Amino acid sequence: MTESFKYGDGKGHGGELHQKPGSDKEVMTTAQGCPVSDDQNSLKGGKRGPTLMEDHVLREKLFHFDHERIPERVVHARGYGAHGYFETYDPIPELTCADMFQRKGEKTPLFARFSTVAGNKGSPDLARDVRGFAVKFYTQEGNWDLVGNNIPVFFIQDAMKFPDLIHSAKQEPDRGFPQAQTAHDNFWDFISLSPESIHMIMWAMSDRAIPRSLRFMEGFGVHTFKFVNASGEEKFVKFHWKPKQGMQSVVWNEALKINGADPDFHRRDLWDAINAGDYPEWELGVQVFDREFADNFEFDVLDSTKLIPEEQVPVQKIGKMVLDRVVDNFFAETEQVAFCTQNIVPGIDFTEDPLLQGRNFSYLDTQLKRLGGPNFTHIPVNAPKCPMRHFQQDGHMAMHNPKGRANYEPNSWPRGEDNPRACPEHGYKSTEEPVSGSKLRYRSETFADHYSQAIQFYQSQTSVEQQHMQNAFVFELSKVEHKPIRERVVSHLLNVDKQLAKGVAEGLGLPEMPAPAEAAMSPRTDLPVSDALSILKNAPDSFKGRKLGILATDGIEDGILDGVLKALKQEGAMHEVVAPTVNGVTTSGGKHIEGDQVVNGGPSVLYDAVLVLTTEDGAKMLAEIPEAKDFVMDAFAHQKFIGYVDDAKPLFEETNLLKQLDDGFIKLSASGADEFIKTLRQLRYWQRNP
Ligand code: HDE
Repeated sequence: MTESFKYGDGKGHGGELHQKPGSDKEVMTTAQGCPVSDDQNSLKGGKRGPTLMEDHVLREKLFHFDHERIPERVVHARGYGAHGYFETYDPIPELTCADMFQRKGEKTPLFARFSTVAGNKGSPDLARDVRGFAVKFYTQEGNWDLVGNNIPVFFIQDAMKFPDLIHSAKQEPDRGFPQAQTAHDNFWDFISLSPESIHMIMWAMSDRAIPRSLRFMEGFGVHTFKFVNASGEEKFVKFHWKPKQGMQSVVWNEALKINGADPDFHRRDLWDAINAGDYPEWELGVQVFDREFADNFEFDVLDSTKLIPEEQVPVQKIGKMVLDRVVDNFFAETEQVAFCTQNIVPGIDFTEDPLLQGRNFSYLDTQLKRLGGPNFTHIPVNAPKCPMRHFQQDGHMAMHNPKGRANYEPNSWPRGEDNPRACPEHGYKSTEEPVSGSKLRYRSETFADHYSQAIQFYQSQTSVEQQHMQNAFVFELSKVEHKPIRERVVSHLLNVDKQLAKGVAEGLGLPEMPAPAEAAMSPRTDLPVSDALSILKNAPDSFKGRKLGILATDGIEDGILDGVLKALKQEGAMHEVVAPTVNGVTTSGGKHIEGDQVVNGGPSVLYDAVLVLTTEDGAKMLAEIPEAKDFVMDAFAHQKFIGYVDDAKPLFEETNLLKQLDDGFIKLSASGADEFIKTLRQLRYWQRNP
């Protein structure tokens, strides 16, 4: 069933129903369709009870409520999804026969879900964590699920270690905390004993793990896959999603505060952007390479803790994803969507990456638990949009059993839609791959280098980003109670960068430096810097899709406000007015401006830049409000641009900022709005060191 029926529309089971007088479309019914006369009072014997068992309306209401929850995902429980489409650029038949890449401009519908990994379903959005980046393409030849992350490598090399990794990252089992964070002993104990995690941990401690918006992050398929063309020629491929909005992250102190001010920050941002018509877009890029490259590459392409630098194999853009529709219902779509890495289509194939092979089992298996039966493909968000013909039948909640008499193969009944057969010419074929060898549990020597790409990643960051990483290590390890674990992590960092290890050791107050961790292979320090690995080196030169927080009071100048709002609109940026009351403010010209937030509900961490638009009296009044002071002091500490008018000075004086006005403060005049917005394109004033 790909199209759901609406309750009460009379189309549920067999066409139009005769409508009884009075049973118009507003009348509430039970799930069985019986009109309800009172849904607020249970049926009682006497005015004060007892409540009667006979009350079928009460029993049904409670029964259904009691069963509303399904198990949350064991990882990636907290997520947010949206619908959209993929638009193919130029056809690439020479690379793959995958149907969706064959026709220029063709649009393939899709559903995307972004998530954090460790936190439970109700955890805050801005946890320091990897973000899931899962896309289900409803292609003409079946669903293709590209279930990736916003980081191109992974913590472990073999699926066998996944339950250990996740157990260590989630709440500790005895105490049931901490929630949605890895800053605790178990996680760092596991990491410090698993050197293969060190490359990924550098990414997890970088700003990649605290994105400003789901719209501002990259996505990666992580594993090496295969492309296969119609002649059966195969190439290796790695998938990349590049946000057209550009990349951007928050700073850690900001993340902590956003989680308090708006735990739904990321989902609200995506919802708002799509509803405002500012549809986020990502280009799908592929790194395609052949076996010869794979054989000569410094690392094993089957090892998911390694990436291939874009400078070595360029990313070729083959189309774009546009998210243009929010869900109608969070549970029906975002919660019930079931991504399975095994969902691939002709033209795409797996490699022997041992992580990927394990995932192919795990995702299918987990849906059975989560969604309660094998018929989760009947749920509209999971159902393919192309025809399905098979002999699978029955099971819990079967919505559309195959028609006809034939339900087995071989059979001699007439062929047709109800009696399909496998097709050797056009059906999915796995690529031929010679397989031989002894049965053994083994980690290949080609997977043994754990530090070289961690070094390369660190060296490819700007100094600001390196400092953020150092701070992140200090923060996380300062929450670790057991000192030998802290030391073990530093011993690994010594193999990555001595300065970094020293900074972390100092930040932790380690009495002495441990010896470097033993490495299975000596790390390479000669891998070239890869600029593509840095966020700041690839920052967008635009304020589009970003939000300005305007701290305003009564009596502000119309000219300045109008100029800023006009320039913001031109840039494709948004704003919110933060006012002493949520009713808003009145300008000097008598215009009423609605407030979006009251001062203690709209801290500056919610915005990409701020503007203090006030009068002298207004500024004096703000100077008495602690949250208004936090507003400017946080904006300053988080290296944000601060626009202001001269009259704002009493507030700056009170917060000690008047002495510290730097080039990140921009004084506004009625004609200066365009220049102001141009400056905001830099997103942060990194030169200001807190
Ligand atoms: Fe997952 N992962 N994973 N994972 N993963 C799940 O599937 C698993 C891995 C990723 O929005 C689960 O439906 C194993 C890598 C995303 O619904 C589960 C291994 C990458 C999502 C599972 C990995 C991911 C999941 C939990 C190691 C990036 C959320 C619920 C072998 C390439 C999808 C579910 C959504 C979800 C297993 C490693 C990404 C248990 C066994 C590597 C984005 O099946």
